Amino acid sequence: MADQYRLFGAELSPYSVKVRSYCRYKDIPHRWIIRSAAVQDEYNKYAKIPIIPLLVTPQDAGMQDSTPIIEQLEARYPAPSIHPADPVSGFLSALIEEFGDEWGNKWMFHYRWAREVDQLSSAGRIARMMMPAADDKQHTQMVAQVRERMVNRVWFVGSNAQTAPQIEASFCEAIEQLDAHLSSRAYLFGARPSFGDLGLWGQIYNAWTDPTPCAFVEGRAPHVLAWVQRMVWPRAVGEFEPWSNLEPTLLPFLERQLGARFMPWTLANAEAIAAGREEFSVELDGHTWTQKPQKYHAKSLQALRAKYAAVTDTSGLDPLLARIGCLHGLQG
Ligand SMILES: N[C@@H](CCC(=O)N[C@@H](CS)C(=O)NCC(=O)O)C(=O)O
Repeated sequence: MADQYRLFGAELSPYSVKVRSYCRYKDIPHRWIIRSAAVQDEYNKYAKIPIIPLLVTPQDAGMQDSTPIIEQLEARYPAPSIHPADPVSGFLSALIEEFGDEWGNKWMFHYRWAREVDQLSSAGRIARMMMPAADDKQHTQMVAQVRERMVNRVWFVGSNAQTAPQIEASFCEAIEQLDAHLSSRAYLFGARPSFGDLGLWGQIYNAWTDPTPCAFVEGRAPHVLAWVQRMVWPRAVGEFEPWSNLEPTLLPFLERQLGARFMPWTLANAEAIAAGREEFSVELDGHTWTQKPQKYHAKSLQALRAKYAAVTDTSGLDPLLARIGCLHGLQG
């Protein structure tokens, strides 16, 4: 039996750095292994599907998918908990985790591949990671290959000429809302990192490594910038705050990003999958959004509904979820 976990991932993979920050916060002994051709055989032994992160346990079992990875580790390493004990904050943290993975990923992926400056920055770093010893000619070829492949995949997260301004408006508004919230606390739910921080941060951290969203964060959101850097190696500096403290500045973010955009989007996506449609359109915040359905997201909506159904005391939670426009979707 090995004495530590092995985490196969990449700095440019939001889901990988999310799990790495979790392991760092919890002091879980692990080795970060950059996925490259040099470790491909070892990766193949454990990966069931070709995605990162891949976590290999000391008992030699492979685990994939960042949300269940963290949930299983949390059961094994319960302290310090990433779940606020208060039922309102506890569920909102899980909801924000899901929002980060699903909607935050649109921000990240769109900005990464929309403009030439970001395409070149990202493709350059990915090519260098894949072939660290490549000479200039090989590197240039690899950059062109990565760039072409990824630019042609942005439609997958719903980024297109119609939705691009909506994705960017959502990102800019969210960053300003988060900046106000983080101006008087270290993390989303107070003085310790939560599940919600991890999911949201993985995407915003990655966006921050690309020139265009980096300029927005660095120019407009000093408190988000500090949080982005803090979350690379998170440490508790106190306790979770009561919901009443968090509400004034977290509510606008929940209403505008989760209620006005993410929830109607995820419901329309799930409905389109159930109906076997090739494409769907939905009104989000007064704008028409059209894309091909994303299959994985229907599963994560089911998982989110199961988490909501498991909350025993919903007396404080339900009025709030109704207010932010998320209750009907969670009740299914
Ligand atoms: N739901 C998965 C998503 C993982 C994922 O999409 N990983 C991306 C990188 S961020 C990936 O490996 N994509 C396949 C590829 O790049 O070949 C999770 O939370 O771990």
